[in-house]
Amino acid sequence: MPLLSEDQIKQYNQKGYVSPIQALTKNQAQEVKEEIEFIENKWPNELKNLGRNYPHLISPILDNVVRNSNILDAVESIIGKNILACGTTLFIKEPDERGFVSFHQDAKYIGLEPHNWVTAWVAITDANENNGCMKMWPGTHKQELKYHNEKFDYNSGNLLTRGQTVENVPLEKTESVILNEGQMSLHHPRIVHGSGINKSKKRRIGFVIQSYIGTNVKQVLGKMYVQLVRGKDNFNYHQKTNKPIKTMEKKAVKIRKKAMEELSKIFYNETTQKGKY
Ligand SMILES: O=C(O)CCC(=O)C(=O)O
Repeated sequence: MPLLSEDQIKQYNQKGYVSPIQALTKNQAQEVKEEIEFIENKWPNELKNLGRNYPHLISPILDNVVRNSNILDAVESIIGKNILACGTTLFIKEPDERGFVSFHQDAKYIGLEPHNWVTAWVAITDANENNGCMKMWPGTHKQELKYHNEKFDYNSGNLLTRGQTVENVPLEKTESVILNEGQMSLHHPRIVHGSGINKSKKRRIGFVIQSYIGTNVKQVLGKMYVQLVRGKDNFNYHQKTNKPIKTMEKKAVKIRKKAMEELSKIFYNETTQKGKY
């Protein structure tokens, strides 16, 4: 039984995002945070830079989040019952790093076609205006893809691969996605969104499943490693990986490395410049 109510589906269709949705319990969110910190402490470079991608391939705890039935019920309401997870990213903002995300549309560079996909942003810590929660520009998912100014401005703290920016977003029209730990938002591939810096004294952690795709969705720019998380895949467009057995198991680490290399080719398709993510 799909979990989103009629009102929530209406909100998604009208605005291009829906939130808040209860995804994890506080304890589960805490467990994820501890797992991230465990990996960071034991393998300090593992989750840095390009390593912020595909962490669920090396952690059974993060893999479980990707397969969480609350999340999948909500996702099913939007993209249907045959669902692949094709990637995850840790969007962590440290209090002292001035990290931000310029306004952008996910569909611009990721190569997933058609747009039968949705991104789940799961709050592992609270996310609010003070610590740099996402801001959505409602209704822009109904428009075409916009021009993005590629700034490659990593020194400014931009957490995006190319510093890609939709300029002149009317901030007064944007809406803040305020989430408690364990809650999530779902957003459309074409909605314009971004986020500001973390002004608090604690880290802000988003575990982002980007994205859940229908099995009918192709990757037109490269290759992605996916997991069938619900239903059947009659299309078989993508390479599948197994569930990790334990954190940082050797074979899984190797597969993740390959997956990250392929993802990097997609992110930097048709550009000679390369950033750190
Ligand atoms: O975590 C953020 O602040 C932005 C993440 C984002 O742009 C996304 O999930 O598409």
